[in-house]
Amino acid sequence: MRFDVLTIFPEMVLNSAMNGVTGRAIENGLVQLSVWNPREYTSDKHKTVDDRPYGGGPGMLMKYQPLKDALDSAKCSSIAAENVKVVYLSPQGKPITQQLLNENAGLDQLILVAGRYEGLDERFILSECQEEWSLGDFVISGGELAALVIVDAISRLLPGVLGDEDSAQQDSHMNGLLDCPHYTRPEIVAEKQVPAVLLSGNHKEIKQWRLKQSLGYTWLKRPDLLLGKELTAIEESLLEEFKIELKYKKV
Ligand code: 9WO
Repeated sequence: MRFDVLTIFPEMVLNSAMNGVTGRAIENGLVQLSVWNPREYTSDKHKTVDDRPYGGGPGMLMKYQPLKDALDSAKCSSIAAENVKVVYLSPQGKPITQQLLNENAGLDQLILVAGRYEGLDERFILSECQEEWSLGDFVISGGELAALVIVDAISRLLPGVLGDEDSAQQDSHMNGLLDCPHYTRPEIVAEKQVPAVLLSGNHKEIKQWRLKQSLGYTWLKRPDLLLGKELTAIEESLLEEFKIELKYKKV
């Protein structure tokens, strides 16, 4: 899969993406990442990418033309790509969920528009962007960090990017539940023992314990996630066990 990011801070995107899982995916050719700087598509002496808002008010907006020309270059650079989507990243967008990311992991090319200043000329959003996505109800200084989040989250869904060991299927949220707790050596830390079942070597029991903890932690920390989810009879009874064990722990 190929990602293209429109940004006036291309190094910010490239430098971050070159690390860790995404960096390896790019090195291995499983993911392609290109950046397109609107500033390189200006023709005035000052390379102007921003201008004042009509109607007045504080701040500046990104001009249509440098964005449009950068976008056209991104599109032209991959003539073979059929399944292409252009997404603007802003707090006005659709909230990003694991499901939204899963649904878009099959694209040939995802073009992410990272705005700066107070936003873009609305006509670029309307005529060039198919969708608008948001990380959540807060404002950051530009879309680059959001673009990096999306490149990372989608890359780890692509075949071959994660090893079998840390398959995305094991990730928190992949099954609509939170991750279970994890422990590593030593066996006692701050007077707390590792749960005995994890030392038992009984893989069936460990699996069931982890599911119970996932259900319990989701119920404790994010009860909203359970409202939209059908639990199986086994899951229901594991969650009841968790609640009983929690009460027992409290007294
Ligand atoms: C800045 C600003 C300053 C004064 C008054 C109102 C204002 N609004 C903004 C603003 O929303 N700036 C945005 C900065 C313009 C588009 C790019 N920027 C951005 C993207 N901020 N936050 C995001 C973002 C993207 C995805 N998910 C969460 C936040």
